[in-house]
Amino acid sequence: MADLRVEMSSDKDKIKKERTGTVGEESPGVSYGAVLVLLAGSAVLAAAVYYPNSLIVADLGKLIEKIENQTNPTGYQTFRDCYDVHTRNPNSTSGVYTVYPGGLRRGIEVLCDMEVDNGGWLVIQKRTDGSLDFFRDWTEYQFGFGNGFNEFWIGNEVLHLLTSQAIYELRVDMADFEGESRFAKYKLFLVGSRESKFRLTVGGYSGTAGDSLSSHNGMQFSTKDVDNDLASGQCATSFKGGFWYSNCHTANPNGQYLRGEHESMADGVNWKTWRGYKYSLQTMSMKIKPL
Ligand SMILES: [Ca+2]
Repeated sequence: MADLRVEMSSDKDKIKKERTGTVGEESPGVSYGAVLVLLAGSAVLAAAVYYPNSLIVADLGKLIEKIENQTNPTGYQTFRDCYDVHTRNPNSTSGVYTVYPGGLRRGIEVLCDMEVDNGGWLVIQKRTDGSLDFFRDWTEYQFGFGNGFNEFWIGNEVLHLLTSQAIYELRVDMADFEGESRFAKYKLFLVGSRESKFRLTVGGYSGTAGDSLSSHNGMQFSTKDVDNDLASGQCATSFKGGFWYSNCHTANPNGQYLRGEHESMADGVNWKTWRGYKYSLQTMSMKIKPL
């Protein structure tokens, strides 16, 4: 970490260049991509996503196989996610519902957004007012934390369960302190198991905030006490969050709540392609919905 800080202060331009290089669309270094045609129920998804290694493709292949062969092992009807809630009752309003991802028997309470983008979104992360500390350790990110559903992280284990039961898309909504809001949407969002260190698969951007997440595709999760990033230092410690850091980030949804412009480098609730590395957004929320 000390190395990284020295590097940052002595050669900011170099670091900036390296960071920029992590953005897929700006990088000439992406060596190959894969086009996958996924069949999920009657829906057909054609997604073109860059994969950094064949391991992810193999993981995804196993998942597709599992979904195609999926039956209802428990034999009873339950809500798998907020989309199920919304589908069975289109009049349902935004709020807390119990869902049973991956065949959980007792279920978990989750926050559903039934308004934005046709509703049916399950909120997995939320920043609202800075009332909650997000600079937490591996176990806390693994199992989730929050103060009710005002600010929270749903937990990596649940994220894996949820995104393993269908093909999910991700939507990130955000707003600054000047009353502007933007969103970023990804056609594919998948979180691996704890054995893979909750590896992220994400791609297929559309939206108004710019693509600050595709550069994190293929990354493992890192926290202040568990370093799985691609940097020589510790990204989670340097940028004060827990995330799928690479070397290090272009988005820091779980960074410090710094309330707008800040002098420090990239350690706020940052979304690089919209307000950059020195502006901490007022609100940010990540939500998922099956295709
Ligand atoms: Ca490292």
